[in-house]
Amino acid sequence: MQKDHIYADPLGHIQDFCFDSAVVDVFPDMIQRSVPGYQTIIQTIGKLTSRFQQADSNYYDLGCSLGAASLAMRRQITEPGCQLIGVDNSTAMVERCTRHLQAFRSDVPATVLLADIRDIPMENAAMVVSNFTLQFLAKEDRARLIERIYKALKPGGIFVLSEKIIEPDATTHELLIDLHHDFKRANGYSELEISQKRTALENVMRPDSLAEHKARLSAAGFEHISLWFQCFNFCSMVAIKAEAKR
Ligand code: GEK
Repeated sequence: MQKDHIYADPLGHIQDFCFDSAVVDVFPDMIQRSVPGYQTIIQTIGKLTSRFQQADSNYYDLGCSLGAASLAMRRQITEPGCQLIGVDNSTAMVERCTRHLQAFRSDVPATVLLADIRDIPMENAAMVVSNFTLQFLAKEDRARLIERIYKALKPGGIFVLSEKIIEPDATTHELLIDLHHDFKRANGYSELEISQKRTALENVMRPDSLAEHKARLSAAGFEHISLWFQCFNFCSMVAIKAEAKR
C-alpha cells in the first residue's frame, strides 16, 4: 500500500481536493488513516448484505472509489440473479476500481460506471450504499438523490449512508474535530498535513448534522432509520424501506 504524503510539504496555494490519479495511488492508506472506523464500516456493509440480499436484485455502491464496499457486498451475495453496480465520477478511480474488481473471482456480475451519481438510473435494488459520498454533493441536490434511492429500493431494501457530520453544539463540534485530529496524528499525519488537507476539503466537502440526515431520509419515505456507528464526527446510518403490506 502506497503511503499518503500528498500534503506533507508546504504548498503555496492549496487547491480544492479532487480524486485524481495522485489520490488514487494512495487512497487505501489515506482513507484508513483518516476515517475512524472505516474497516468496521466496510465489514458491516458485508454483514448487512448477507442479511438484506434478495434474489434477482441490483446492489449499488455510489461513489465507489476503489471498490472496498463493492467487494464487501459482492463477497456476501449468494442469491441468484444479482448484480453489482459501482458508480464514480473520477476517471482514475473507475479505471483502478474496474481492475480491482476483476482481480477477484466471483459469480456476481459487477459493472463500474463512470458517471455522476445524480444522473444514473437506479431500479430493482436490494441495497444501496453511499459510503462517505453524499457529503461531496451540492446540498440542494441531496434530497432528490435520497428520494430516488428510496424509489429504487424494493420493499425490505436497505440504504447504508456513511458521512462525516457536524454537531449543532459548537463546543462538542470542536471537541469531535479535535478528537479526529488526534486520531490522524496518532496515525502519523503531521500538523501541516492535517491543516492543508482541511483547507483543501473546505469547499468540496460540506457535512450535514445527524438531524438533517435523519429528516431527509424520513422525508424521502424511509420507515426505519437508525444510526448504527459513530466515532467522533464520522458516522454510518441504515435506512430501511418497509416490507410490502399483505
Ligand atoms: C469507499 N465509498 O471506499 N458522482 C459520482 N461519484 C462521486 C461524486 C458524484 N457526484 N462526488 C464524489 N464522488 C468509498 C469512499 S470517497 C470518500 C468514497 C472520501 C466520488 C469521488 O470521486 C470519490 O471516489 C468518492 O465519491 C468519495 O467505501 O474520500 O472521503
